[in-house]
Amino acid sequence: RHKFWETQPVGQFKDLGDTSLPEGSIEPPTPLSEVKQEPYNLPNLYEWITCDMESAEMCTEVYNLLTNHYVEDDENMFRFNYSKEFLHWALRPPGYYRSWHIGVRVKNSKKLVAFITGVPAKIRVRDTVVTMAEINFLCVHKKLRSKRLAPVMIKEVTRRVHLENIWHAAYTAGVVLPTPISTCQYWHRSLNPKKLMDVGFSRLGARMTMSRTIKLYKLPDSTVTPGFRKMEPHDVPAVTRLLRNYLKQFVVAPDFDENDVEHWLLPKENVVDSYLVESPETHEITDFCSFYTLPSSILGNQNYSTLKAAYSYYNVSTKAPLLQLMNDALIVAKLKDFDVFNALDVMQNETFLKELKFGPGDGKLHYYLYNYRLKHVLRASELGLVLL
Ligand code: MYA
Ligand code: JJ1
Repeated sequence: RHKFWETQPVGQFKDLGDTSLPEGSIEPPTPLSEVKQEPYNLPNLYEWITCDMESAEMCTEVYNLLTNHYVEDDENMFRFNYSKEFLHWALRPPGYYRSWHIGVRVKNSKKLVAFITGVPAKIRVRDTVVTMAEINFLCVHKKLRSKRLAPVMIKEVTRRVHLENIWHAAYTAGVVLPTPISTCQYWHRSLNPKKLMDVGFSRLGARMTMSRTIKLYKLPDSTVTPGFRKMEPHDVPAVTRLLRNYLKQFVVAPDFDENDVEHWLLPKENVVDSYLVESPETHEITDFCSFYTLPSSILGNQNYSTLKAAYSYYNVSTKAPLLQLMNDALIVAKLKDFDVFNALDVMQNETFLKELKFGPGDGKLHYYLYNYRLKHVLRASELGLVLL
């Protein structure tokens, strides 16, 4: 069934439910001298490149490949359209390795036809903090699909991760592979219902008219939580403490330090937005919410070419109710002209999704670990990790 994945150190379907197998690494690290020193072989017409994401030209090539060939919904109506600024941010966190930004070119034309990336991250699984690679942006040009290029790309990124003495990875996918540690549901909150209907993202509900729908999704013009404001650089230590303390409760979560919080959560225009609540009395930072900007191209619509989507990222409430905090996030997203606010049912998100008028989408997201076994599939609410 899975000719490639059956050969890899990942949880296998045949072992699901076998609780005699221990939790933790599936295979031990090998001495670095035993890691293959040369790249894997590609079909003869192609060559490996390391993509210098500092270079504007390279960033543009990657952007163009993903814009035309990356993830689509099941009816091919929308395609993720990560911006260049977003890619620059997503691929250069603290301690990133240039060698983990891997492209495949046609030797003759030099055209970029495939891509895969890793970035380093410390991820806690139960009580153990594991240094991992987060693998993302695996993409093969539409004309080169089903030629078994993806397994070669995955083996090559694995080799380059091993060369840094890192032996584990985390990744998400819309497809089922051996074997998910958890499966999450996408939820969507309409901000611009008229446009969402016009482009086929949503449909008029039963016994609903357009004007009733618009009224249903109306939001106030300003946020309601006293002390709610944009995160600033001087907030990094307080936000790190708040977030670290919050993420303790989940089975799988990132182990963020101040450098990580500075990189991943300080607001970056059109990339990531973060807000917090500073107590008007004590000036303590008590609550936090964030979302990232990931538009989708609208395929074949006469009137619109992009869907502006915000994706819920990390949220923490200790004082303001999470429901109110997320309603404020919806208000700022609406003011920033997003069409839709998306969220997974991870962490405590189920406590606000229905009440804030999110509806379940037709997409699921499966979470995976490479070379790390868990005894049981996790509930989405046990996940404290959001990948981009
Ligand atoms: S998820 C986003 C993936 N990208 C897209 O969906 C974009 C549009 N699609 C494409 O570009 C292609 O369809 C891709 C497959 C490139 C996805 N993850 O070359 P093939 C297996 C893992 O003939 P193609 C993201 O970026 C498939 O089951 N494996 O197929 C995270 C089959 O294996 P098996 C996948 O369609 C990526 C084999 O590939 C995926 O031309 C995490 C077929 O290869 C997928 N999304 O190309 C990667 N899709 O026969 C793993 C298909 O066994 C990282 N396949 O079933 C693992 C950790 C590595 C680091 C370890 C460090 C220690
Ligand atoms: O966006 C998604 N689905 C939308 C559009 C569906 C279009 C037809 N297929 C959707 N819309 C309904 C919204 C509605 C709003 C009012 C309330 C009720 C709901 O369901 C889906 C997620 O649901 N997105 C995708 O399918 C994109 C791919 C998801 C897998 C991602 C893989 C990630 C890669 C890892 O890095």
